[in-house]
Amino acid sequence: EARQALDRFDRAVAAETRIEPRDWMPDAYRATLVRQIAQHAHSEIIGMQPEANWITRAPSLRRKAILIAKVQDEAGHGLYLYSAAETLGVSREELLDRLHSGRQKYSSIFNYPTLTWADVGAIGWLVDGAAITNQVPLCRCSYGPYARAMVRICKEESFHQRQGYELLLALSRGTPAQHAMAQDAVNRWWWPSLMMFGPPDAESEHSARSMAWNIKRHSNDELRQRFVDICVPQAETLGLTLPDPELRWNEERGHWDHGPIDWEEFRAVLRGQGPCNAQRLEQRRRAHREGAWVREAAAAYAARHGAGGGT
Ligand code: FAQ
Repeated sequence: EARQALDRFDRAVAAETRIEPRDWMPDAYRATLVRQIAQHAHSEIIGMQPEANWITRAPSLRRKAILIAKVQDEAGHGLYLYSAAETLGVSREELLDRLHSGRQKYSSIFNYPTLTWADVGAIGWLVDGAAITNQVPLCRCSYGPYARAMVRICKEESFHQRQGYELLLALSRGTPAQHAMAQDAVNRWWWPSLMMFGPPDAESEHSARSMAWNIKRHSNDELRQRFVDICVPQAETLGLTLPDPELRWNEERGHWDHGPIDWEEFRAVLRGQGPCNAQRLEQRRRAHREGAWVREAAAAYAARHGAGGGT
């Protein structure tokens, strides 16, 4: 019986049929999805902090309205992804507990500070750009709820990427001080964005299995290369440079070669030693504590009106 279930699962994955919440699936497949989807959801929620830092200081009403909408979208993505993770039989409470206790990760990129207004542009262009490059293939992920969530999330991310690009373009074409601020932001965000794709393939412990299960469709290095190839011409149009003296077009490979990535920095950030790790987690825990009354009120309301609702 177990053998048959596994065969059915393997055939469904090979045939590119979606696995749905009520279908049988191997425990390790379920655990991998919970790990990746939860990390993704946590990233969206923690990822609200760096940009939210600039909402009160946005330079115009138009920029403020756009930024508020973007940060709100990120909250929506987080909630959508927590719901997708919940279809695998884990509660949101448990996932949040794992985040707050440091047992589950969130993306390394959100442990860097947003020092100037131009950082909002660099995050949109580079961080959302990297997120889209990584997430478009996830629209074809074998797990139905995650794949479907990705379709909508990618549409919103591509709007985010364009707003960042447009913001940087305006700064780049502005005064010399604005141009310098845009360049400085790109200098600081470029290398951390390349790290978003994860460790090099040779050190990526989960890639082989996740690719066999059609959760990941491309390796970390493949997607990182795709991102570099997309960014080089965009930087040129922006009138900004990328902070890598070794960037060179490789005719033979048909790709841009880039200089070495500082993997020691990446590992330090994952160990909790990035510039903002402590601040980000503390802020998240505080927001959760301060929201306790909302959860209690919602639970009391549900108890009074019947758990099923609608009565
Ligand atoms: N940061 O074996 P692999 C966004 C961990 S976009 C922290 O290669 P895997 C949008 C990895 O979890 C950002 N940890 O792992 C936004 C594993 O540790 P574990 C979120 C990282 O899963 C924009 C270990 O290293 N996007 O939020 C990182 O096969 C602007 C070994 O690595 C996603 O999560 C990292 N950068 O591949 C929001 C996309 N890289 O779990 C606001 C979905 C690796 O064993 C503002 N996730 N690790 O403890 C994925 O595609 C994959 O999980 C990868 C990693 C590619 C991130």
